[in-house]
Amino acid sequence: MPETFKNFIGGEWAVPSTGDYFENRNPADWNEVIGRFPRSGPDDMTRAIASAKRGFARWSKTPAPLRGQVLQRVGDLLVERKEQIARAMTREMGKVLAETRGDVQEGIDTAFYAATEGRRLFGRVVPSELRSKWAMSYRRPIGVAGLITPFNFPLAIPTWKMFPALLCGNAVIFKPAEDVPHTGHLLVEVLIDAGLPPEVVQLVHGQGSVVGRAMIEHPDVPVISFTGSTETGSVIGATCGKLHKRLSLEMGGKNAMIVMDDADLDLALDGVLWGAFGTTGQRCTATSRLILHQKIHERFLKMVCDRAERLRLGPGLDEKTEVGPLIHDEARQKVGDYVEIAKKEGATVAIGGKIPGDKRLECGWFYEPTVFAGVKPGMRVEQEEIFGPALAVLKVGSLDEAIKVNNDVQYGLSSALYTRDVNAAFRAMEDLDNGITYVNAPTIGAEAHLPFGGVKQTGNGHREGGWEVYDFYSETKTIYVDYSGTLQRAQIDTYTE
Ligand code: UN1
Repeated sequence: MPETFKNFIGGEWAVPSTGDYFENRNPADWNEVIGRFPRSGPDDMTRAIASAKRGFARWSKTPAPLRGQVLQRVGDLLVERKEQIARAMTREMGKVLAETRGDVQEGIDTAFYAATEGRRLFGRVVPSELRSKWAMSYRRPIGVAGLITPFNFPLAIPTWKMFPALLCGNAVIFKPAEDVPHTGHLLVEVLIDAGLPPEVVQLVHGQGSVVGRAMIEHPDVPVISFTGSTETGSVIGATCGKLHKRLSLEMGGKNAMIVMDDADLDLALDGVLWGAFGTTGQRCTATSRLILHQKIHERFLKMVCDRAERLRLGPGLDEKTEVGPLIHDEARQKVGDYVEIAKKEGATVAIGGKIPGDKRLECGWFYEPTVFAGVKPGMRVEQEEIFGPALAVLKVGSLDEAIKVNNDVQYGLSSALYTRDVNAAFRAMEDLDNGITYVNAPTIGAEAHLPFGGVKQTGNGHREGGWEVYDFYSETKTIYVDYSGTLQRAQIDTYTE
């Protein structure tokens, strides 16, 4: 009998008001049930919000350095539980152990960064234009932050949102993707064990269309952060716009790696395999387009296909596995659909393009690493996010053409350039229209202490990670103190001497 899990609402583990549960299964072996998780209803969300408001009243008055100490302990506990969480994560979402360990590490890095921010949270003091007057700004907590997170980084992405939100003094409501509720559960356990006052965090499992919606539409959740598809992000954006909520959106990508004729091809080869097929291509930052200079196109395409064909598919818990399964049936079906679309549009399926025949893999959502050759700008496989192990290869005659191809998509998250020419690298750095550009490294690999986010349809201008995310989770208040003892009128009683 699989274990039955609860929500965390009102400072305790709580059964859902609906009495309803959903099963979570291992994508590498769908016969294995990981647990039963609450399919919560709007009432559960309403209770969570009321509790979070109480949590906020207390936590927002806790000095920031003390809030930082709690996050320090969160980081310490994540270090202790790294292996346990990584294994649970692999089991419920499929990516290989090396990657789920990396995912937990990203959470650890985010916790330790947040801990130190507790002793900064800088405001500013600037000169006033009037005498005997101080002018300054400082940061205040906002309230209850509603966090909706995806399946592909089940620990790291929630921590990107949660830790800065908490450090700034907000309470949080966490709605993890339905595919990864177990990792969400383990993360909340860590927060509670680290001594976070219980009502400061709420965990509500269930469907986005039910509990996610209830949270977004509720007037007492003034801050929403969402990572997921561009379609869902637009719906959330419309609601938040109407209700004047603060919203951070992190959505799709169609990230390109450009390989020039002077590049170190062996280095680029390692980069593209990791960028395109790591996490089975299920990253917003995945390398889904490979733009090759015509002089090396044939040779490099062959190098990629030879190696990609030999990548070892299997369950992520097996240390020899290089590529795990997709998250579910629908995700695998989507890759298959794009293979048909690519053929119809006149591209060639150079390798892959099918479900592996291997008996060992027949109960998992596996799909062969797939390379589309002869792709032309504007084809759907070149424009649309597939979110799977599929790489579209294009040929160009110059760096300018490569940059144009890179930029002619609706998304703008990440890009990569392989070259030995430093001038070309700096020019590309300016002209590639993305939130992140890598030189001689693949499109994935963001570090927790730098801003993360994209331009165009990838986001709405906010950044996660690094120092910038603290602006999102805090309200700036401006203070003027006039100690002159007289009325001094700004812009009018100005001095010339
Ligand atoms: C994502 O793809 O949703 O840079 C996040 C990276 C990771 C984070 C990816 N550190 O690929």
